[in-house]
Amino acid sequence: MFRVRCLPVMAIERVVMVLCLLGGTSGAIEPTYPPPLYSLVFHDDFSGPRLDEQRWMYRTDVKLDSSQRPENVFLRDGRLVIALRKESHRGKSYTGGGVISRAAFRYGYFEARVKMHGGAGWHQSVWAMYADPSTTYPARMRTEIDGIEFDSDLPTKGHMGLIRWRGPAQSRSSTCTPGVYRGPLGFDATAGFHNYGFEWTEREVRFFVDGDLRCVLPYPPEENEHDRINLWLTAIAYQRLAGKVDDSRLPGEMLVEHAAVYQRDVYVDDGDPEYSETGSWEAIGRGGFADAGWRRACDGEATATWRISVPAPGSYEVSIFKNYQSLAGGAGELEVRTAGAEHRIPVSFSDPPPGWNVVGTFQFSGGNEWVRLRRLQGCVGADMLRILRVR
Ligand SMILES: [Ca+2]
Repeated sequence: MFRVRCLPVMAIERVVMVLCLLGGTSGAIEPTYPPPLYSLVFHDDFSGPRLDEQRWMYRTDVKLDSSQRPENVFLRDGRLVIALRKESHRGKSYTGGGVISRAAFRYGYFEARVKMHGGAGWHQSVWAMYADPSTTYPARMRTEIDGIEFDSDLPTKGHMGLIRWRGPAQSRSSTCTPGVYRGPLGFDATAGFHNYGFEWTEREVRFFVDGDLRCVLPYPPEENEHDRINLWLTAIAYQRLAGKVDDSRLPGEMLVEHAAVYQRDVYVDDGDPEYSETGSWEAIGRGGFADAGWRRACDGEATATWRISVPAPGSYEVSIFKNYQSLAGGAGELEVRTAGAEHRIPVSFSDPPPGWNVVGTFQFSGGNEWVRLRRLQGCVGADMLRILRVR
């Protein structure tokens, strides 16, 4: 049975937004695990002889009180082991480590089953952000979702939250546990394995512990660029938050039994690898979906193509995002090419209702499929394409 916890939710530096979002709903929440219509797109149960380096990168930065080493990461008995050691390395007295998925995802349900190390001093996390294994402050950082941040001096507490970055120096945070850094988990996270997961959709992030929905944080696309994010499973020494390192408990281990990502819908933005153009286009810096900019073509023959790879065959609703500026006289044609059919739909950019414009519902197979915009007259725009699973 699916239980709903009632925790306060707020966005720091803004206003208290939501209280007990799902409280009092008599448990009328659809079970996840995975949520309906989601498909498994990334998975590792760590049963191989060694870490699959086609699937994972190692975290290799030096941060706070530890240096992160690939040597600390290995598989044993069907588990990922992240070893925590007292050793001098790159100017630190401790070493930690972690893995980062090579694949990146925009929206989906992310999850890992983890047993935390219990000696004080270690910050252990299941989280997601753009991947640069050598730093957690890459210049292009945008979306950070912290599914669980666990500080080992308080083994029955954890933190869930969201950080909207605009580069390393500028951020806004939302948290499920305002006022304190950590909230009650309801168990000792160092005594056994638990599932830590979060579902990221176009407008919010929903945090789960062992299938219980614990918290919902709004994250509307108007607020920031919604980046593609990689899954991180990591442990570092952090004595300011996690207490002085308990050397008597070292070497220690953070253990992971499985990690998975499920997806339901497909979003392809201009600038993503699945997007391509012919003809003459210019970048428009602001006003696109999630404020990430869009593209405009006003002359000659011009096409924009979004290649589609749906997570599972099914029926999907296709929408294009039209921007807030009208493109006077602009008109084009959308070609929706699925494995089974080709559809051509006229599209006007003269007086667009701003936001999502539904093109239609089509059957996608997961094969070589695409949506292509062809300019016919005036100026046309290309931004995010959305493919929502309907059934
Ligand atoms: Ca865009």
